[in-house]
Amino acid sequence: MIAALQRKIFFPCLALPGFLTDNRGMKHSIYPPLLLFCLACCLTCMAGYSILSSGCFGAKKETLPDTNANVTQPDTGNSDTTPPTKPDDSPVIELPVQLKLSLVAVHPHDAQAFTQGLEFYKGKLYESTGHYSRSTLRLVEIATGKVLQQHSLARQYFGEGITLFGDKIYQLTWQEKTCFVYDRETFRQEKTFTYPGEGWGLTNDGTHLMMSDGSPRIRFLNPDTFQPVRVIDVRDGNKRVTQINELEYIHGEIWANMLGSKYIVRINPADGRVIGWINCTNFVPKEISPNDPENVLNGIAFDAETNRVYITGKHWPVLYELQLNE
Ligand SMILES: [Ca+2]
Repeated sequence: MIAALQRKIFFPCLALPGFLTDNRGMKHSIYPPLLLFCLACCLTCMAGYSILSSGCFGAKKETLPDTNANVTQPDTGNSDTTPPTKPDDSPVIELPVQLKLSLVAVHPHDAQAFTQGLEFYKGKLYESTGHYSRSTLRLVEIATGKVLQQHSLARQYFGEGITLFGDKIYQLTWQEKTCFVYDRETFRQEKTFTYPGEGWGLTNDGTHLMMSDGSPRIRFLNPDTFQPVRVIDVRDGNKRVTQINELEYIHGEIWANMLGSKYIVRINPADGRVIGWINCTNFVPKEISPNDPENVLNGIAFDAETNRVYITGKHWPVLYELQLNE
């Protein structure tokens, strides 16, 4: 029986050592078909593994954790989430953290002046005042508060920050998108620039103008074109500092008022990082209610020759002169 099967079946399993004889007496090697069979098995196994591991047929696909999912975003206080910009070639400035301000004198200040900009030049104070129909650019004698020279803006303009650059004075307007440029000596208007958004504070570092707009942003501007060259976002840690108002450039730092705050914030101009805060709570004059929402601290001027800082506020009757000792 077995011999009959061997003869009839083309490849009997027990015919070794490697050759089978068919029913016509011809010998055949068993190795080529065995190799083909093994190769077919390997290919089948590899294909099956590949299909299963790819997630088909309901197999669970391995997923990587979303590293952003559990990050709590900081409270920015502002819907604008534009990240701060820091060009690679921005200057790196080492800034002193500690400083001391001591009161030198209290000078009279025009209580009718809604102070929006303040800057010092050669013993005199330049001031910008706001409100429609009564905005001005003025030159003030510090010791007396007397207005020595004045230019009134047209009633549709609300004066804001000022800065002296070269022999020019730049003056922002609040929502009129206009910057006036005057001759420093005569206050004669020479030209205007337009810009997007609001104008709040203005200062300069001798190269660029720096402009705030009430947001955490400070724009660095080409004084010849008024076009932005870079922008910083003011941040204290992860929190953006908004309502940045009147500005002053002091020893490589930007000092800024914040609308409604009794603190001056010191800012690194390279990256917008907050260096420190100056508590001016004790400088609110007795004529002004500490909780007055409008007549607030606003106005910083700096005399680099004497290292003195002048501060005042909107409708404040006094101007404080402070000695800065680093
Ligand atoms: Ca200023």
